[in-house]
Amino acid sequence: MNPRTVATTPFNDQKPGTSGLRKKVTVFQVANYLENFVQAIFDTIAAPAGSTLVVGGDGRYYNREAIQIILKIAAANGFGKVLVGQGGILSTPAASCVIRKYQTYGGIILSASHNPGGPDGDFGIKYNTANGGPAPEKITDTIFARSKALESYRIVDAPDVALDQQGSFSLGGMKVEVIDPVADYADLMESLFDFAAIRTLIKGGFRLCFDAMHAVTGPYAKEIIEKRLGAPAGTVINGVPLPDFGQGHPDPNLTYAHELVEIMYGASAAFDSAQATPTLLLPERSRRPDFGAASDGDGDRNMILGNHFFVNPSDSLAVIAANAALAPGYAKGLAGVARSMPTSGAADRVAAKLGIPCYETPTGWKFFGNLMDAGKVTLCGEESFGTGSDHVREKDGMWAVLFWLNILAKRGQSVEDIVHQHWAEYGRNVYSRHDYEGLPSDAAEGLMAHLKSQFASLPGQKFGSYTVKLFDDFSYTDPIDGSVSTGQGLRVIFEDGSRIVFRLSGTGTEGATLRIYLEAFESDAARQRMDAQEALGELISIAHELSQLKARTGREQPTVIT
Ligand code: VG1
Ligand code: CO
Repeated sequence: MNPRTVATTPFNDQKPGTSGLRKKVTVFQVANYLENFVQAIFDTIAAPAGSTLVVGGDGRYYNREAIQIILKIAAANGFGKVLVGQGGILSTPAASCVIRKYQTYGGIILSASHNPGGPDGDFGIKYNTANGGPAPEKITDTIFARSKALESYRIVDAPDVALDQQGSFSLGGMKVEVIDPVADYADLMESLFDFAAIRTLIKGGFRLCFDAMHAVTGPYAKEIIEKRLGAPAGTVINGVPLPDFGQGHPDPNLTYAHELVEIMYGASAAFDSAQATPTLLLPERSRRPDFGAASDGDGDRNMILGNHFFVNPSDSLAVIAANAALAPGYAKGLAGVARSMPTSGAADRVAAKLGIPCYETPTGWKFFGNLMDAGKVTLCGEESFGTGSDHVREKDGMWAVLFWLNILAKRGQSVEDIVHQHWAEYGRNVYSRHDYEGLPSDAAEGLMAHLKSQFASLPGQKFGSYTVKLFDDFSYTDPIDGSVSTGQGLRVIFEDGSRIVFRLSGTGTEGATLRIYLEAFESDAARQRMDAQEALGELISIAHELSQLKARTGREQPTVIT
C-alpha cells in the first residue's frame, strides 16, 4: 500500500487555542480540514521514521471517523506504531499516562473537553509531546504557520481498523495496537493513593456519587471506584460515554452538573422522575451522600462536593497541597506548586507555610509542563476545575477525586469540616468566576479594548473601599526556556490584594466568552463562611463599572457562576 499524496489548499483558521484546535464538527467534516491539520502536525514534529504515536479521544461524535483518518495519515508519514484506546477512547490524562509509560514520540488527543458534542456540537484535536503534555506555544505556533502554507498531505488507502477489539493490526506497513484504555491509568492511580484506606472508608458506610456526565470517565470511574475501591454498583451515574454526551454539556460545574448537584444538595422532583430511583430522593442531610464528584468531557476536570457543600477549585488545590503527605505517592513532600494567574492565591498561602515555591502561569495546562519536567513543581491547578500533578502532564479529574477520597479516609472528617478548618488556618481567599457566554465577538473585543484604554488612568483611583494598585495585561516569562507569552488577561489589583481579572476564553467555538474572576481575602474566621457572591458584591459592581458590561453586552447576569 503506497502512500498517496493529495493536493490541498490551506485553511487560514487552524490556530490552536488554550487547548488545541476546537471547531464545530461541521467544520472538521469539510473535505481536507482534519487531514490538513494532521499533516501540519506531522510536518512540524518531524518524528523519525518508525516512531510510536498514541491516539485516542473522549468518544464524542466524529471521534471514530477522525481516528481512522489520523491512522492512515500516520502510516503514510512513516510512523512505525500507533497505540489506540479500544473504541477510540482515551481520557486526556490516560493518554498522557500512556505516552509516558510507553515512551512514545507523542500523541494526538481528540477532544473539545467541556464543549457540547454531537453532529452540531464541537470537535477538537491537539498534539501532546513525549513528556505527555500539551505541546508548548512554540510548537502550536509552528503547526499553525505550517497549516497556512500546506499544499498536500499524505495518506494510505486502506480499510478501516477495527477499533472495538484489543489486539495488533497492520495498516499499510504500520502497526496499530488497540489497547485497554483504562488499565494503565488505573494502575498508576493505585500506585499513588492509599486504596486500602479508601476501601475501608467505603466499607464503613461512607457514601459517594460520581457523575461521569455521559463522557469519557465512565469506564475509568467504574473500574476504579466501583471495582477496585468496592463502592456499590450505581455509585457512578451517567457512566456510559455517548457521542453527544446525552445532549448534555459535560462541564462539571454547579450549572451543568445539575443532576449531581440535586443529589448532593437535596434532590428535586425532576430528578426523581427522570431517574425513577426514589431511593436517591433523600432530602435530609443525614441521608445524602458524603461526597460527590463529576468530571468533564475528556476527564481532565473535576468538581468536588460535600454534603450540601461546594469546594471551590482554587480551594481544592490548596487543600490537596496542605494534605498531600497523606497520600503515599506524595508522602515525600512537594517540590513546589503552580497555579494559573486567574486561580486564587489560596495555594500560595499553603506553599508559603510549607516553605516551597509557588509559580504563577498563564491559563492552560501547557504552561505547567516545563516546571514539572524541571522538577520545580509537584502540584498544579487552575480555577477552572483543573488539578493535577507530575504523575502525568495533563490535569486529571479522577486523580483529584481519589486525592480527596484519600484525604477523607485519613482524616475521618467531612468535606465541609476540612475546608472550614483550612480557612481557619490559612484565611480564605473568597473567590468566584463569572462567565458571560455567547457574546458577539465585537462587543467582547470592544469591552476588552475599553478596559485597556484605562491602563494609565486607573492606578490610584478609589472605588468604594477599594483603591487600584496595579492594572496590567499579564505576561509570563517561562523560567525554564525563557519563552514569553503576552496578553494573558487583564489584572486589576487593589491595595489590599483583592483582584478582578478579565479574560476572553480561548476554547469556545461560537462568539466570545468573557470570564471575570473575582478574589478577596478574608482572615476573620467569623466572616469566612459568608456566601461568596455576597462577600464579593462590591468587587462585582466595580467589575461591571470598569468594563461597561451592561452597555456593551446588554448582559448583567452571568451565564455560569462558579
Ligand atoms: C478553559 C479554562 C482553562 C483550561 C482550558 C482547557 O480555557 O479556563 O483553565 O485550561 O479551558 O480545559 P479558556 O481559554 O476557555 O478560559 V479543558 O478541560 O478544555 O482541556
Ligand atoms: Co477537559
